[in-house]
Formats: sequence, structure tokens, C-alpha cells
Amino acid sequence: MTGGTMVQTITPELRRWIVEQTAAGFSPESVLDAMVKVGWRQELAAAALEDSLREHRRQRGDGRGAGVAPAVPARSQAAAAPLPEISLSPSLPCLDAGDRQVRVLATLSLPRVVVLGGLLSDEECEALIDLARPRLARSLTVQTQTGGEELNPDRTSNGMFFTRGESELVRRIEARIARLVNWPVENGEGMQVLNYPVGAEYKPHYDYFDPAEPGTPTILQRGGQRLATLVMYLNEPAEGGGTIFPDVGLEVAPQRGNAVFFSYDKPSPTTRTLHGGAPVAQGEKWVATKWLREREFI
Ligand code: PD2
Ligand code: ZN
Repeated sequence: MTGGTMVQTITPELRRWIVEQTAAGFSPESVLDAMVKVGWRQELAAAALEDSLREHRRQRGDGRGAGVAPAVPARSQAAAAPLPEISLSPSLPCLDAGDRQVRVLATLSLPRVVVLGGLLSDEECEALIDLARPRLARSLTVQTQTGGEELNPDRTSNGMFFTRGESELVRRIEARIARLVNWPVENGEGMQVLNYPVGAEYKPHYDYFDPAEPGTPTILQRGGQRLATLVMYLNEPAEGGGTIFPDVGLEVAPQRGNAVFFSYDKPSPTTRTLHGGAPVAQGEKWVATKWLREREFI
């Protein structure tokens, strides 16, 4: 939708979609963002948004001028809502994660990335792999059209999910992560373990749920948006398999026990958190991923 002569019409479907997005808790700014992303001219999108919401309020008989009441509070682009974040002190190379000292190997501010050393012990990595191996299945990704799950050719790894708190090992690691990133255990999804054989990769993507996709409101019912990701390396592939951030030319080498944390304060490419798993050239790669949500993940 880049043609300058294209006529953009505000259809009843578009009006309904705008009202639904807002009622599902998306801020007007994020709805506007989503429209601009798919090709709407900024001024027209803003007018459509304002007009649709005004008309909706009028039909409801709500003359007070208040916005459509969101079912869940939205993360406004303007509000500085809390985020999972690692408390860094420039003078201390180590972080106290409760039962373990974790090293800070590198940091970046945009995208917000922190590379951690020694988050997991060798024994914990081995144990996670051993527990995950018999439970692996070809990875599914959340189908944003419907909120269901589907096989995704962009993701050729095998995966499984641990349930949150399912064993002493899982609880110990979850408690460590929660302390490290200052975010409640309850707001974390169950840890996912992925295994990439030779040639497998995870093409660049964003981990947040795209507000423009129709299935997103369903997905958000389980704890709101994802706000941050922690990818923990459980082994070292002989070659390849780095975690890449193409927008900023960053590649994090997979090293056993280390991890890469990144956060995104809004579901937008402006966070520059596009990232992927480069193809494994030799050997295999094992990672455990923890995604952190806005609210309790049920
Ligand atoms: O395995 C990785 O390096 C990787 C890359 C991108 C994992 C994920 N995304 C993820 O689990 O979301
Ligand atoms: Zn990812």
C-alpha cells in the first residue's frame, strides 16, 4: 500500500475493527501504529480512529467524551509502565540472583539487551536437556490470525514447554530469573526448550504479539503482552546458531549457561527487537526461553 494515488476508504469493517481493538485494551496510539504499519496515511488513520470512537460513544449514549472502556488496561505509548529489567551497577560485574552470582557480559540500550554469563550451571543445563528430550515435538508458533497454534516453516527447531513450577529444578531457575529481572514468577510463561539440529534456524521475528493481528486479543487474555524474553543457552553448537538482532547487527554466541535478555516496552518495531536464531552449521543447539508477560500468566 505505497501508491500515492490509492484511495483509502473508512469502511464499516474498519470502524468495527477500531472499536474492537480499543475495547480489547489497545491504546489509541497502538491502533494508530498498527494502521500506519499496514499502509494507512497517518492523518487519515488518525481521523478514522477519532471518528470511529466518537461514533461508538454516541451510539452507546455516552456523552461524557470518555474513551471506550478497555477490558484490560492498555500499555500506552506515553506511559512509563514498569518493565522487567536487570538492575545494573557499573561498578559491579556480577549480579546477585539469590542462589547464584551472574556475570554481565554486554549491554545495549536500543534495543534493550543484556548478555549474561553463568546464569545456569552445567548440571542445570544437562538436566533441562535430559528432561526435555523425551517431550520434544516439532515447534509450533502462536497463530496470530486465530490465537491458536500452527507449524511454522520459519522455525525448524523441535520444542516443548515445562509447566511453571513443575519441578524443583524448574522452580529454582524461575525464582532466579524472577529475582534477576525484577519481575514476578507468576507473570512468566512456562519455560520453553528448543532443540535445533544441523540446518535448523528461527527466522527473524518479534516476540510480542502484533496488535494488528485479529487473534491477538485472544492471546492477550492469558496475561497480557509479552514484555521481555530471556534465551538461555543449554549447550554450544560446534558452529552457527547465534542469536541475531539484524536491526543493529548484533550476534550473541550460544555458550552453555549464558543467556541473552531483551525487553520491549511496546509491541512495536521501534523497540528494534527483531531477532532470530541463525542456522546451526555443525552440531546441535539447545536453548530454554522464558517470556515475561504484563500480568499473571494463567
Ligand atoms: O534460539 C534462539 O537463539 C532464539 C532466537 C530467536 C530463540 C527465540 N527467538 C525465541 O525462543 O523466541
Ligand atoms: Zn524469539
